[in-house]
Amino acid sequence: MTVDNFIDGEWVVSEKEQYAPIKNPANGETLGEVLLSTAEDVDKAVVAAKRAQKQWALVPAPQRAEVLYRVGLLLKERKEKLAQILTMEMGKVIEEARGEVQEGIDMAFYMAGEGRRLFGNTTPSELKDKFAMSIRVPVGIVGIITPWNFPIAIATWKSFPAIVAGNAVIWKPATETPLMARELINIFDEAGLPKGVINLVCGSGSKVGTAMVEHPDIDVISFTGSNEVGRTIAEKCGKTLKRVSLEMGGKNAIIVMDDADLDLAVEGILWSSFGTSGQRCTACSRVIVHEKVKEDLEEKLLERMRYLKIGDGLDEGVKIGPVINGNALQKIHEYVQIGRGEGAVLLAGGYILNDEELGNGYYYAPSVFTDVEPTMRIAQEEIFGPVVSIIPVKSFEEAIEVNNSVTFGLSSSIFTRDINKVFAAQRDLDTGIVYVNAGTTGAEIHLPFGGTKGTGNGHRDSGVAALDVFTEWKSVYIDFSGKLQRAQIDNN
Ligand code: UN1
Repeated sequence: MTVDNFIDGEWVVSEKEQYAPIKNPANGETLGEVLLSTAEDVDKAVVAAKRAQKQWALVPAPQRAEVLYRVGLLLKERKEKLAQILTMEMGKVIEEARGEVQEGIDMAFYMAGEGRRLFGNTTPSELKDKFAMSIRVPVGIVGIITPWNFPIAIATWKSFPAIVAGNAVIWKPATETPLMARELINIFDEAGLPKGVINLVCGSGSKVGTAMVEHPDIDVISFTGSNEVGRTIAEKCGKTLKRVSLEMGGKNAIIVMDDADLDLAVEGILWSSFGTSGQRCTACSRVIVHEKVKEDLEEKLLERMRYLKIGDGLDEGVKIGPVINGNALQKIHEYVQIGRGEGAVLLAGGYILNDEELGNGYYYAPSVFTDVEPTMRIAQEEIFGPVVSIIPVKSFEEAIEVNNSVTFGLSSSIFTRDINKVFAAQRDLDTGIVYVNAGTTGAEIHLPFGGTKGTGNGHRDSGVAALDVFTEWKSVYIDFSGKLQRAQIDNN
């Protein structure tokens, strides 16, 4: 299977024609190859997008939305096939892959509905016989740069609102997961999206991503990925005043109070820390536990971890799949060494799994550190793997303080039965997403997704907030008095 560029409604190969292999992280097998596009390809995509956008913006929004509705139906029809490809390409277990495709389906129907809303405001004018309103208009050409960990969901969070709002899109997926991009592009095409409204360029962030970010005719960049890359993008966009929306990960914590249902909390920790092998921006990598229940919690957690089946995510019943590649595996392992060096106590895991049964896949044992100090690197830096640090605290106030002591601010959670703590926590936890009696993962597509501090730059993906990234506000004043009325002057 080969993934080429999709420009102006056609699959086209680049003039340079360099390809990279696409690997299955569960066994190292090659699934296909992906074209490494060039800056010239980005130029071509922009030319097509500009031409298409002019027409697309004139199509009534409810009609634009109908395309998304058909995209939703096609995603639904192909859900199982897409989930299988997703698991093979990215490694997440099949039940999570189905869940991710479902996020895309939900997003399609949600944003299709937005085609009949795209609400603006009417506002009373200061003057007689004058009408005032503010309306959303498309920004123009949108560049979206998406990560490998949610190759379809995140692409839908960004492309669907951009498209329904009347923009054209240039999309660069992660080089690890171009097969999902190919599927989604074909679905757009089959659903009747006019040519040029979405264009695909593949390849490295440093080459293709940079060409997009620096392109004078791309009006907005929406990026999800690492903090380091996000900051570089923000700097470049700052120079040309390009709008940029960034979502750059987290160091999310679950707080377990002494009055919590511990069995429930353990389920939350398992799912949020080890689901997707810890490779979610929303993954839990810190458990902040009241010292009174620390030992009980640890005991229950270790007991439950014994039943986590690790292996190829295509096998039903497997709960933990591989991590994305060898580099990720090494980085996770290095963090475990760092944790040990910092004096944290390893309760479980801490090693690369490479027994015969797992073949050449990239598997890391689910790992738990305890007696972790909030200032240790393993408690501060994003590891993006199945490693969780238990941090004991003496009070609710200390728990909140520790939660808020990191540079990220995506998601947080608290397990407690105390209604007063529930309300205080949702107010005081400084993240963009807060859960009560649930883990840190599982955000729903019709609510804003994003975070505070180093997680982003104030924008949000999904939910109605996503429209703020892809639209401009236009204020319109219509004077029907028949005379020149002047505002900001005393007319009386
Ligand atoms: C991500 O890891 O970047 O909330 C996205 C969740 C999923 C999306 C995660 N719905 O865990």
